[in-house]
Amino acid sequence: MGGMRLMGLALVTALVACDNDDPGTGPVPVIPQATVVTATGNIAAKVDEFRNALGPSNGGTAGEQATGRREIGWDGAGANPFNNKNDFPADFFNTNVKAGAVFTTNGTGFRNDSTLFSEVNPTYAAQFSFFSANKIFAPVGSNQVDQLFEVAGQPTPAVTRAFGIVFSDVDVADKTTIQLFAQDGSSLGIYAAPVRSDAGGLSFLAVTFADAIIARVRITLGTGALGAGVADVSAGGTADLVVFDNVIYGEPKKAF
Ligand SMILES: [Ca+2]
Ligand SMILES: [Ca+2]
Repeated sequence: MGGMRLMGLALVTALVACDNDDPGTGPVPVIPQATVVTATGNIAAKVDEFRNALGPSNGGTAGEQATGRREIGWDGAGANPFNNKNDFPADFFNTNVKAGAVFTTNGTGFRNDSTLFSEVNPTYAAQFSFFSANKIFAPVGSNQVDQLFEVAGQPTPAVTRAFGIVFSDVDVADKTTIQLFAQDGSSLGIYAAPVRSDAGGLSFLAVTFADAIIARVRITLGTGALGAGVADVSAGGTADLVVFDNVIYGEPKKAF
């Protein structure tokens, strides 16, 4: 019975795909409808709205919870031994803190920074700001980082229904994005963060689906990696440098 229903749904999907397709180019994937929220300037109200829609905070509670959300603000004292260095552990937020998140990058590492990255480049203190005091995060040697989901405290792949992120210093439109991926690797769409609109320079972007279908989020930060000799586009450089603070996501559910 369940199998027949699944076949029917798959057929409807295939027919819809064919209707929207040019001849000979294969079926167009049908992406589930997403709800997208963006904000710049004073983003606090929109962030709270997104948090509340997901339900209560599950903090670092181990194990899959029935509902609610997880959030990484980078600020906890437990991370202090690793901060302001270029080798922040990729799995810190599902081992030391059991929040169901691990990170990968095509760069050389990760940096959790309490100095607005001023020890990487003194000019950065005038570029970046935090949302939650006072640490912010970026990959090292790249402007791209992927967040993958696991059951909290377990190395078990998981999926979530929503992902939100706070960026600092988005200057160029459509370059700072999140691309969401399903468990089978198919794209669930690319979503752009709004350009900064005030001195604080924060931008918020959140995407929500009805069901837990997000297995991975590719976070692209502006157009270049941080570096000792690299200035932001707003300070005479050529690259738009962007870092991020809070990531907020629905409770990671075991993927099947
Ligand atoms: Ca923070
Ligand atoms: Ca910038």
